Amino acid sequence: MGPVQLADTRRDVVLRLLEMLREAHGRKADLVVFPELALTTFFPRYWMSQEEAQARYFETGMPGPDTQPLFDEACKLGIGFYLGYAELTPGGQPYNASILVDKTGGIVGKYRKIHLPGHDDHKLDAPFQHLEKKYFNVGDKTFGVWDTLGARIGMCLCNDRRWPETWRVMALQSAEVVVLGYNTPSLNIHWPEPVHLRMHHHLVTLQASAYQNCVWAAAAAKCGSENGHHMIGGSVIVAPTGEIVAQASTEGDEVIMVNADLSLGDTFRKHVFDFARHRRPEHYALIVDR
Ligand code: CDT
Repeated sequence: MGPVQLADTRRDVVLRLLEMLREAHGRKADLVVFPELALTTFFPRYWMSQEEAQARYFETGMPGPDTQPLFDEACKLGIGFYLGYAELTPGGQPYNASILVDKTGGIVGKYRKIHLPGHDDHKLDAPFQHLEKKYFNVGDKTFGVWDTLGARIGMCLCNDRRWPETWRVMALQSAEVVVLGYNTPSLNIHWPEPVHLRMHHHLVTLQASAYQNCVWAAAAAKCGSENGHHMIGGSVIVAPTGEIVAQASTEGDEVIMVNADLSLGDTFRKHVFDFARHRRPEHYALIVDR
């Protein structure tokens, strides 16, 4: 998905999502993966009060008036989708969330981002902020896996993809597909990281994690320049072999598609990564103790 500018309305964005949903349906897709915080600009780059952030960028209902057309169209076409958005619960708790919607337009799964990167203080010398720790609570549930659309599908969001534990928790629930959206700034505000490393770490993480956990992975960027702030593209679909089988070639709205053979992961699940036979959790205690 290309960038969302500050001046863009939710309605503008949903029209773009609808167009991609229809294109995917035309290509016989069962599931579409949209990015993290897909409905708005990546607002954690801006310092503002909680009240202002929540009033401008959070959804108090899902579907809401602006997002209802997406659910209606999914139901009409018979196609599922994953969508990332900023969630404000009825009790006033803010989360960086995603949902999994089935072919009837019903929400079957909800995830709230666990690994929140960045900081919660105002970094006056930085060219932009990364205030996920200020605007969001840490997710209150583990990484879930849902039986829907003919597959076992797990969800996570952006920075979660960099952590091996994210993938393993879903693989231990027999996930076959892991879907995620991301907004990854091209610049690192903490050190002069070469831009190519941003893409390298994104791809190497997805490829290794898909292979080590015997899953298909589909990762959708929101990318390009949002009001002068550039984010990497590189949306990919990765097979359980660790191979990239489809990759976006632009930084605009673009649909990539793969007809995924879910049995491809079985070979790995039965042999090198037969968890029941080969894992040694008695030696992994440090991972959960610290
Ligand atoms: N959205 C998100 O999680 N982005 C992070 C940026 C890390 S730099 C603070 C990512 O891991 O891509």
